[in-house]
Amino acid sequence: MKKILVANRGEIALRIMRTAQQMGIKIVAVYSDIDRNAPHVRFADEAYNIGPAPSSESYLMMDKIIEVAQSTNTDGIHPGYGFLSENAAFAKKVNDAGIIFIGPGTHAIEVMGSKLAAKEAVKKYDIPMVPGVDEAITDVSEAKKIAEEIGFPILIKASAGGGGKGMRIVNSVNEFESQMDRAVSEAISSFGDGAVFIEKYVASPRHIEIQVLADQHGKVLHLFERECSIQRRHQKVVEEAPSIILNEKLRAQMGEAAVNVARACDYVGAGTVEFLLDENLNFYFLEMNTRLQVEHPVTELITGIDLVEQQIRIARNEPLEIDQNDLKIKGHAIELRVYAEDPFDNFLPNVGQLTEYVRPQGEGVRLDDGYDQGMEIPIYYDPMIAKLITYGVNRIDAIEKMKKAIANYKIGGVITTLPFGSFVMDHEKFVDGDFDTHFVNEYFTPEAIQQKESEENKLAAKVALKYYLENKELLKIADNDSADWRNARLLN
Ligand code: MV4
Repeated sequence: MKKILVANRGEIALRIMRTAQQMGIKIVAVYSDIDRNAPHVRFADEAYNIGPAPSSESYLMMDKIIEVAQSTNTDGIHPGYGFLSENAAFAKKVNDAGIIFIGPGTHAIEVMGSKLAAKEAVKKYDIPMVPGVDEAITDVSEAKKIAEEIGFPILIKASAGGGGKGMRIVNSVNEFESQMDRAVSEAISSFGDGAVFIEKYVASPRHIEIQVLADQHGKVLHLFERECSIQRRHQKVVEEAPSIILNEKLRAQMGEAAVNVARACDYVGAGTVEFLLDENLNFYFLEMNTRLQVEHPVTELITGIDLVEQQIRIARNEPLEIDQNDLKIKGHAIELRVYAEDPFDNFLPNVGQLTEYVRPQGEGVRLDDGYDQGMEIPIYYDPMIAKLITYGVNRIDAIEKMKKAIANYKIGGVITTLPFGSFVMDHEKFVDGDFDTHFVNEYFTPEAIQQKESEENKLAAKVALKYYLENKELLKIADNDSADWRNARLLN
């Protein structure tokens, strides 16, 4: 593979391009009108406009992207995450055009794109699953009977679902039918597929996912877990590796289950198997994501493995050189997603121009971003500005480094979720590792940040007063503007 096209934008496009360049591979970028000066365009060896700003007219234009790849003699297409990354039709079109899709085969994407097909595929591997049915509900009274056997509360889920869409909790049998109707209509309007099924509702789960790598020669590895429970409305905000809750035995069991899920769909490339973990440390297979995930850097930091490099090597048909026993967890990594959203106003997108943009630096700080100072954050795409990742010898060290990095990250012109990140890093329950997927709902209010900031302000005032009292003799307030402390000068 001598040349690859990156069918994406922003931080992930840059992230992929950096590794490709290190491997001596030439890079083709594609971009929408609004991204013509974006960093991923400037980084690439060649760049081609593929249409107007809306992604449906640019980054989702399969044929246009493939045309660019063909006319530039590109060998492979990396889809990144989002956009076309889990689109089986795109993967097939790419392969049919004689180009390598840097990702799994169409079969794996299709199977894992349907939760019912996924359940069916993993059946023979004895993967733990939440008690429930593994077929679409067709008969409501039959489904009610099963729900009563499982025991309420139960969850109705859309087979084609994702991001919590088409999901409905049912607390008792008398609300079953109305909730099912809502789930079906939401599934039809969101996915064009009304198939739903039921599961026992796991009330307070952690969300743990396992990174896997599979080559084209039958080797499948797992690269341990990521803890992704800190999320709001199915949007992850903080991820870390390893998880504070897993022990060696459970880690090995979940790793093995993840490898089996990958085998069940003949997986190739980098993938992620999602599990729910209940209070009693029982784990259940949820679904498999057939792409490189946003939060992949925490795994890279604790394993020392470049996942994009492995994706490319696997796509080139190279055998994985690593063995499971060579893989060891070293240190602890935490990722904070920094969004142009207002945490004081219900996380409303707050896009605009980055008038100030100063990156935090230091040992153990990695910043995966896709903007520079002066750039506009467009309204057309995901409002994530960057991923701030810290790596330490242990969890406390990683948390402390994250707090410092947040403080040294200066973003002006847009409101960001950085203060929300500080809130999480300072929260006793987060620090103790005592949390589940309800953490944000349970503990976060805008007042919680404001209160913390006002406490910090009081502390700052006290420090200033102490300094003033200690240096009274040395401080002389300038005559022309006696109220302006900035004009205070140290004499002698
Ligand atoms: C569940 C669950 C509880 N019990 N399934 C949410 C998105 C979808 N991918 C799966 N999800 C869930 N499935 C059962 N049987 C709770 C969730 C869930 C969740 C899962 C992972 C991360 C965050 C979540 C937030 C709310 C609900």
